This record gives sequence, structure tokens and C-alpha cells, in this order.
Amino acid sequence: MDLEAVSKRSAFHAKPQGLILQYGTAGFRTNAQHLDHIMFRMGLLAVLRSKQTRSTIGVMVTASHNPEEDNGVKLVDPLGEMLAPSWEEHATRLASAEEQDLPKVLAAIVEREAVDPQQTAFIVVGRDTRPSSEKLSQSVIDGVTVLGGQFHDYGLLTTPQLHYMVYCRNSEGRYGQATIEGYCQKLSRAFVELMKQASCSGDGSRWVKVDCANGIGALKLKEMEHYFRQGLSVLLFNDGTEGRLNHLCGADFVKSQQKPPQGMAMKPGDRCCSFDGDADRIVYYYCDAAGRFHLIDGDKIATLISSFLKELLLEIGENLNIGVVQTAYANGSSTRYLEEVMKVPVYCTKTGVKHLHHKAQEFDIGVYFEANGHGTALFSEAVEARIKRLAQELEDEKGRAARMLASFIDLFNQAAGDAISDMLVIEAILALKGLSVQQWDAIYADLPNRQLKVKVADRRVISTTDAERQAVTPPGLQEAINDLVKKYKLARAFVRPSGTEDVVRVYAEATSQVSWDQSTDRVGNQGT
Ligand code: 16G
Ligand code: ZN
Repeated sequence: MDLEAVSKRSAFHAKPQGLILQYGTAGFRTNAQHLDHIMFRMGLLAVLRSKQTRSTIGVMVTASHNPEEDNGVKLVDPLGEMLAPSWEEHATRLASAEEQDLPKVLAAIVEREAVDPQQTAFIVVGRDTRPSSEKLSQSVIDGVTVLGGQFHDYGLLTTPQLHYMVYCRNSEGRYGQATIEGYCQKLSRAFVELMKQASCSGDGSRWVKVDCANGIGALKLKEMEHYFRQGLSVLLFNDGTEGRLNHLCGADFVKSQQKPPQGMAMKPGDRCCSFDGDADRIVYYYCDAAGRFHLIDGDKIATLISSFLKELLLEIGENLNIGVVQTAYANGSSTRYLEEVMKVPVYCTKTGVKHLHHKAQEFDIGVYFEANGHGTALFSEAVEARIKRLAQELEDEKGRAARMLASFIDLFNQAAGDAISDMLVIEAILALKGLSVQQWDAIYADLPNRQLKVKVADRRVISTTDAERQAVTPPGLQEAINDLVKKYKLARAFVRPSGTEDVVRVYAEATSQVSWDQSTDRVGNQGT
């Protein structure tokens, strides 16, 4: 490894003196102007990680649902997962090193992780549609090549597509072909197969309205729709031809504002969904005849999916261990419904996809969703092999159920939550069960809930435990929350420092809006 060459090249991507950024919940994220050096250095780090794991590593340039002027980057580990925590620390250290210290910090990582400098490295790069993304991804590639890494630049991709490519490349084709064509075909084939089984919807008349947040999801749906048109038509809104990325639209806007995105023509009963800016999140919604907006978030998506998978298992006669993973933000009604009605065990982890994904891997079938719409289902290798065998061996109803489950296994993106894949899963389930969007929504009633952001001098004074549901410090905070919450029926509230913004987040839910308003404000006041 030629560290002198790295230093020389780094001068073209010089770090602004004193700028310290941290590899957060979803990588680095800030205004695009401050990211050139970060991109170059993440190219370097990706090469080291690739050498160490002897696998292809992914680098995705995106800032998801952040405003258009922001950007960000995250590394994707060999099985399509988020970067391992110890390497997140290396990322932060490398990103914070002043120019003259860069070779030293690189050498320290090489030593600490026992990276073999002779090992080859292969990196795949993807980017979203932000104006800054192309140039920034070139800086990543500059970092990769200066350390002698090889690369493939996929250009424009959704985040979950990049995760998929990494997983495919490291599973020697067992997971699928590492091309856009391979992705489109794998998902569409499974989807069309499922739609043939749906009595009323296999005739090509089914449609859904999609708000693409003026982002990459629009491009990728346009590229893919002819593969699955037989089963579903997608009517695209906010497709990036006019509006700004994530501006008054997209999954994050719809979920946090609890209202429809701008630019979407909604008639009562229309089934609509929103992607976020890099298409790894999805939420559904509709308006009723009185014009009232109804949001169907990640919790209801998880409920629909896990209930359906459980039904299929029952039909097949397989007793597999299925678990649902949520975060503290999951609506209490969803948890109660899953545990008490569906009898599915529910687990709670800290916020951030990597925590949920990791927990979901413990089950034969693990379904995980954040309330904000990021999630998927994971199937253990043994389960996948077994179901695929049963799909061939069994006959009649059992065989039909096994073949359907086998198709669902292919339809889920098991590398990462994926708005396109999740949309096709949901559409297939609704069609197979003959459920309308209103019937889906009526499975249970969400408890009214709200979130507040509170600015504090130092958000690190708040630390939490029990998957962020209990505050440990500052002293007295949790007791104060407990005192407030016990005054209201089915009330729950928690406070946590954000992993992506310099704020503290407050969440509260209760049986009525009035009790919510009182309790959230009071819990919020505890934080100031
Ligand atoms: C990131 C996470 C998301 C999480 C959010 C919480 C990934 C890919 N994304 O966007 O899962 O819900 O952060 O943000 O992990 P917060 O810590 O600011 O509340
Ligand atoms: Zn996203």
C-alpha cells in the first residue's frame, strides 16, 4: 500500500481544518459541500474492509430523506448488511484525521484489523439522484483506486438495490444476479407468479399510486414496471421531473406530518404509497369518503406481512419460529395485536436498521419494520431450502401454500428494507387475501401519537436503556415521565437523543388526542 500516493491524492480532497463528522446511524450525512474528503476517505476505508473480509464491499452515496442540498455515504458489508460497529469507529476516526495524520490513521486500521495489504479489493458504488451525488461518487472511486482497489460503478441505484448487488456478488450468484436486470427479474418473476394465484387480481387491472419523493424510486420503477405490468400498474407522482427531492413529499414527510404529499391526486379509497428519497422506506395511506387521511405505517405493514406468513405456514403444516422486531416507536396497538391476537412474539430493539436486522436474523423467519416504513423479512438458509423443497414435493393446498411462500422468499429483499420489494409484497398479499386498503387499515386502530423535537444544550446528557424506552440519565427524568404517563390510559412516552440530528426526540401515545397533547408537551418540557 502506497501511503505516500494516498497523501498526495488526498490533497485534491482536502479536509476542511477542524471539521469533525461522525459515522452515525446511517453513515455520514450533512450538507454536500462538506463531504468531498469524506467520500475519498470512505473509498479508502472500503478497500481496507474489502481486503479484510475478502469480499465485495458497497459504498452508497445518498442522504435518503434529507433535503436535496445534503448528501451522505454509507458502507455496505459483505452480506448486504450495514457496516460492523467496530468499523464505524474506524470510519469516524479516518474522517476526522487532519491531512497530515491520514497515513498514520490508515496504517493503524490496517494493523488493528490485520488487513493483508496484498489481498485484492473489489468495491461496488451506487448513488441517488441528488445533483451532488455524481461528483461525490467520483471522489469515492478516487479513494478506491489510489489504494489499488478494483470497482464497479452502478451509477444510479436505490439504496436497497446496492445492498442487493453486494449480497449477490458475495453469495456467488446463489442470491441472484448482481445486475439491474437480475434484480428486476428476480422480484418480478416472483410477483407475477403470486398474482396468478389471486382470484380477482391476476387480470392486469390492479393499480397503485406511488409518490416517489422526486427521487431515484421513480427512475427505478420506470425501468422495472414492464417486468411486472401483468400483475400491477404503478401510477407515479413526484417522479422528479418537476419538484425538488423530498420537498413536501416522500415517506418521511407523510409519516411525520401525517398528511398526503403534495402533488398526489387522491380520490377517496385510492390505494397510495410513498417512498423516501433513496427508496428504502415505504408507507401506505388513503382518504375516506369524508376526506379524512389514514396513514398505514411500518407497524401495519409488519402486521400484514407476519400474519400472512403465519397463515401460509399453518396451511403448509410447518411449525417454524417466526418473530417480529420493532422499535420503541411502534404503536402500542400493533404490539398488542401481534402478541395477543396473532400470538406472534414481538421484540424491541434500538432505533436504526442494523439493530432490527440483526435481531431478525435470530429467527427461522424474522419480520422487522420501523414505524417509519423501513423493513423487510428474513428467512434462514435452512428455512429457505426446506420451503423450496416442499414447494416441489407437496401437492394440493399444501403445495400451493408452499409455492406461494417460496415466491415470497424471492420477492423480499433480504439484504435491506426495500420500498419497491415491500410494495410488491404488500400488493401481492392484499390481492391474494382480497383485502381493500380500508380493510387492511381496520385490522387494529392506532393509538393517537405524536413526536416532538427538543433542542437542548447537549443531547448526550440523555442516555437510555431497555431499547431506548427508559432514560437512565439525567437523574429524575424517567421518574418524571413515569409520573405523567400513569395519569393517562394506555399511555407510553420516552425520550432519546437523535442519532442523526442535534436534537432530543420525544414520543408519546395515549388513548385520546387530548391526553396525548397534554402528555407529550409535559414530557417535552422535562427535556428542556
Ligand atoms: C436513520 C436510520 C433509520 C432510523 C433513523 C432514526 C438506517 C438505514 N436509517 O435514518 O432506520 O429510523 O435514522 O433517526 O438505519 P433519529 O436517530 O434521528 O431518530
Ligand atoms: Zn432512506
